Amino acid sequence: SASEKRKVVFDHDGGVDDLLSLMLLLSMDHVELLAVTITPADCYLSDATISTLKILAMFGRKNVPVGLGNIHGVNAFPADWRAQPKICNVLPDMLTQQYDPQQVSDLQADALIKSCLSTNQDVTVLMTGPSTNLIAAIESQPDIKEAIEQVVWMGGAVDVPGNVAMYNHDKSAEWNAYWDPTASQKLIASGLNIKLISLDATNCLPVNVDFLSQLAAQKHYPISSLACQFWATTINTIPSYEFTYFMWDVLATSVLGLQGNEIEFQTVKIDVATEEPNEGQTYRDPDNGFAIDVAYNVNRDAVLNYILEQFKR
Ligand code: AGV
Ligand code: CA
Repeated sequence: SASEKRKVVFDHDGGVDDLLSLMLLLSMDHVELLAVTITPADCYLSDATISTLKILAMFGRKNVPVGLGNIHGVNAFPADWRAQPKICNVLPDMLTQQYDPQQVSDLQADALIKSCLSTNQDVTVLMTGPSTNLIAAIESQPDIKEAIEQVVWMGGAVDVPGNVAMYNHDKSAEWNAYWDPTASQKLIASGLNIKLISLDATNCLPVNVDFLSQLAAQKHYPISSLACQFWATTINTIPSYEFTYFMWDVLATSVLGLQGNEIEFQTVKIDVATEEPNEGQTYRDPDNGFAIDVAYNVNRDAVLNYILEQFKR
């Protein structure tokens, strides 16, 4: 019954793997999706809004409100990365998909998160972009923290190099944490029950042609076919670390559906830098850091098999 379902608020930032994450989340029958909110970070908001509405409609979920974020971080994503997901909306199955623009909430993203957390308990907040909207919601009404059971966040790089390659940066930070370093620091220091899916875990999941072949072999399932096309758009990148496309957000999303033994977490005390040259770095600080659960060892085959099963629809 609906009451036994896991209540989830999903905040994403419109990248190709954020959209794949939405598809994966919608494939989970045990999840009750309360709202989707969008951070205008690794996307252009208008594209991400249409992609989100179309994917929700595809899964018959025209009742889920969509909140648009209007707060921007201090370190903008590269424009070509932000434009990359545009292609998703012109793939044939997306182009022909109807959607309801009325599904966009009158509430901005942070206000919609606040409203969901004021009227629900035991909510999981899944974030596959920067944490800006959640932090704005909490700052405007701190007691909503009590409604959060768990935060699952794709962000950070604890014991591995980051993926930010900017002239004024030492490459220690991951992009979601770097876009709004202050929000990242506040999240980590929030005392919330945080499961961090950082580059430490996602590095073992580059988008890989063998996996896409397996997905293509089940392309008679419309969602497998579409997912295969989304991932195909990420393959043609320069084979250098900061350009390789990983299954970052999809791994974070899978945490909500896996049994629990496929990803090993370690409790680590970390903090987040908010100034150059390591702005956004999620570093170990055994003395003054905040204890959170960081994903380390991933059973890659188990995760990929789970995704293949979920996309059989
Ligand atoms: O740092 C990973 C985050 C994830 O949430 N994003 C992409 C994922 O949605 C930023 C990012 C890092 N490298 C990228 C990114 C790349 N090569 N292309 C697009 N986005
Ligand atoms: Ca993302």
